[in-house]
Amino acid sequence: MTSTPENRGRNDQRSQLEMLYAQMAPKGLLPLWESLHALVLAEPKSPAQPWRWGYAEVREYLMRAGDIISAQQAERRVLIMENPGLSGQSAITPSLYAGLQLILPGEVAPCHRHTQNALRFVMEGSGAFTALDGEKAIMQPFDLVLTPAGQWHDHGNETDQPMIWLDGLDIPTVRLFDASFAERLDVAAHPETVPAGDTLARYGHNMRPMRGSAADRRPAGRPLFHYRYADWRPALEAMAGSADIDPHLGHALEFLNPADGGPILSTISAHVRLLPAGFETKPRQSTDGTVFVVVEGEASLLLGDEEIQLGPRDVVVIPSWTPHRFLSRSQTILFGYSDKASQMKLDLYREHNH
Ligand code: GTQ
Repeated sequence: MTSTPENRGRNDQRSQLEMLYAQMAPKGLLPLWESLHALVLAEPKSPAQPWRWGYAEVREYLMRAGDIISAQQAERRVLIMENPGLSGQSAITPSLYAGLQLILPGEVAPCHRHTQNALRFVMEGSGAFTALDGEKAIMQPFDLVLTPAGQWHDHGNETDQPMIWLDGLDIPTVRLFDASFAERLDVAAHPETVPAGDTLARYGHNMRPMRGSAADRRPAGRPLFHYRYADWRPALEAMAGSADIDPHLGHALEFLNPADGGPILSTISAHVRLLPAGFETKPRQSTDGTVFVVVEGEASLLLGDEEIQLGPRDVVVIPSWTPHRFLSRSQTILFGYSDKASQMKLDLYREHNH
């Protein structure tokens, strides 16, 4: 740098500032003017990356883990799907967690409860259960099962097939608020309280008990915890046969809490989509970074110059505010979950449909 008076002045200011920073840093003080634009962004710039986990590959690692460690010993035998842009955070988006859990025949995942909300989306296997406060939901492929915050849950597999499901939790959200509490029940499985499927019968058909009864054990505000593929898949199919298609989403249905019409969990929203063969969605971006599972079909996810190929049971994450399009090669069914429920409560949610 040439030594003009102006430069000398700037160098002087810089060295005075550096001195100031060095002396105040140990006191827990930092200059906002050095980081303002990285703190208050003009629009979201997620540290998360778009990323795909190919199911066959993940499954191999998970089965290897199954040979080495029991579900009982691991407490939860899960491979965390960590976003490469969020290294060390066990997060798939800044607010959400995803993992693939394996339960082998005869195994149990011991009973516990915690302040984190969880959803389970079944990838393969048929007939293992999740029990919520002692009520079993018998799980079939592509069923959605909830274990909301504070409710006892254990999992077991009394079938002769391995059972694999995706765990979607709000672990990073709870960590943000420093509000994690967890406890284990002193027995592996919660005593059975009502017959399997009891709540589904009461609340799963657009109906509810006329009068709460002693057998009605679910919390009043959050009764239903099992959303079956056998129910949602025909609903989506019927919708595809009759309704105009949404150019940005395809045919899309959101899972609801029947008690209030709101999202399924206080922090997590979930939905399913059907994209007819050859359909290309119009570009869209939203602030809720979303995790998708391909239920069926072959599709491409187009993100600017990047193209991600998707096949059955693959998991893919699209970070906040990333413009994207789906192009389906064959009829494609997607399951997606995001933190939209949280963002709506905090008045943060935005989307832009191009
Ligand atoms: O089943 O409760 O993948 O607590 C991570 C944390 C599953 C669970 C996970 C958990 C669980």
